[in-house]
Amino acid sequence: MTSTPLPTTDELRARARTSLRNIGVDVPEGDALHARTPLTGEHLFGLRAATGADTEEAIATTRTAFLIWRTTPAPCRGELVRRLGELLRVHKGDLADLVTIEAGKIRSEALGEIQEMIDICDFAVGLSRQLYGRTIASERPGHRLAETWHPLGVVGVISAFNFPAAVWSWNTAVALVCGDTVVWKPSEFTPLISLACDHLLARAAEDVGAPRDVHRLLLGDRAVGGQLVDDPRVALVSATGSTRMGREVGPRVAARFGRSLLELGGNNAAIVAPSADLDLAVPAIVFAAAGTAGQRCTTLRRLIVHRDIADPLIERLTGAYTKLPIGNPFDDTTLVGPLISTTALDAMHHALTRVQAQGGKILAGGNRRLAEAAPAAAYTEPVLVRVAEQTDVVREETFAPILYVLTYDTLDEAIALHNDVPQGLSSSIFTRDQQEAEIFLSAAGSDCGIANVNIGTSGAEIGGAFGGEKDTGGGRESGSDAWKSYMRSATNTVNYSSELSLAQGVSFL
Ligand code: UN1
Repeated sequence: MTSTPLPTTDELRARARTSLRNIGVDVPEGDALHARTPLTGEHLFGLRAATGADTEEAIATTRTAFLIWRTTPAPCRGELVRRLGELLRVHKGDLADLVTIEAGKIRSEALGEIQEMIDICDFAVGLSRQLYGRTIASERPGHRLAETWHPLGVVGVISAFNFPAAVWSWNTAVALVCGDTVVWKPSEFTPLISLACDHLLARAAEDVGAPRDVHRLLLGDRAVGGQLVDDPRVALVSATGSTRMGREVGPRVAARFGRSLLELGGNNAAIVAPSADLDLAVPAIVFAAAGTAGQRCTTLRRLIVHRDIADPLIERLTGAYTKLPIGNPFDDTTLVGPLISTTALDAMHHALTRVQAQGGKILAGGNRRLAEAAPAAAYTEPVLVRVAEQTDVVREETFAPILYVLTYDTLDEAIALHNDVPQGLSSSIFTRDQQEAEIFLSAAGSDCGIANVNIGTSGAEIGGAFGGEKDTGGGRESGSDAWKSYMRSATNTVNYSSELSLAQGVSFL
């Protein structure tokens, strides 16, 4: 199905201008960078890009601001994030519009992304009155042993197009309450939503009297990111994107003994056991695989189905895939918007050609849509592909709505298949058998950073830590104790006796 006609580029440009105006953003027009929309694939505005000197200045000023911010009491730092959360609530609709215009998300997912930002702000405000260290039992009389958490420094945030605002907020809301300052290099695909986020944070800072330079936005290309990666004043580089990008960033930051927090590719799978409730599993699978047009890190890319239920499940999925409304993401009935670019569509077609050469059979979908109405855009039917084994293309992450379907006979075999990919972000099992569910969640089960039961791989709540293992990079962002990555700990030994006693029973003098 195809939804209502696409808006024109002129209409989208006008809508973007209205949203930006409502939020209060002055667009820094120029010709170095292009804001564009995947809805038509066309150019919206020319923008000014950050130079090397701008980047240098941003690092220097956020470093200076850090020296003030680190001694501001954490609950006062929380006030800044509380105000940001209020402003996000006020401008939720306009921000969601920008996410749709620049990232192509359907309305409900764009609103969901802004909600995710509001949620992390609430979380971070609570955190600002916690940031707990521990007291540890000392082996020496009259001594206190304790752990204290201190701010780390400037955090460089490098983010991707697919969660252009939420991933920034996970990092920034937490970093700010931790006493850090932030320099942000967003995706080149999403400058407008980035300008809006930066503007609202600047307004929040002004409203609560926080230093303006706790945050700087740098619109630019990979050279800007490279400068953040190599500068020793950037204490932590938090980078979200491809494994290829992470392979470059991680070693470069490590070479200067900086810290990195990497959230890279996923190749997420769900096991569907014979006892699974298919009425629950089918919509969960379709959302996880086709939602956001397959462009989440957490998108479901492999389905590992017990042989006994493969036929009925495939039949139901095929039925659901052929009915997916594809097209204008501003239309409330649309479920699948465009891919970010025709390059992404080419990569999808390349993967499909390869998998078919390796024996894969397309079960549903895969055709391009709206090519006549919008030749520069990349609308596609999500695709379901039956594969007999995990060939190299199945083991790679293609950032597009391709779901590979495999079958299994025993749970051990399913878990082995599940873990036999380089990536380790998100995973799930659909089963009503508690033993199977617990095995999947155990140390011998899923090797991912996220493991779910009877819910898909995508759409995590902010309260948990987010991230994964292996080629996913090992970082943890968002909730739980991910804040510890944004701080440094100090172990304190305090002798409140009048005696010198040495640990481990050492005697000296
Ligand atoms: C991402 O795709 O980089 O769990 C982030 C999810 C979202 C975040 C995804 N809450 O799908």
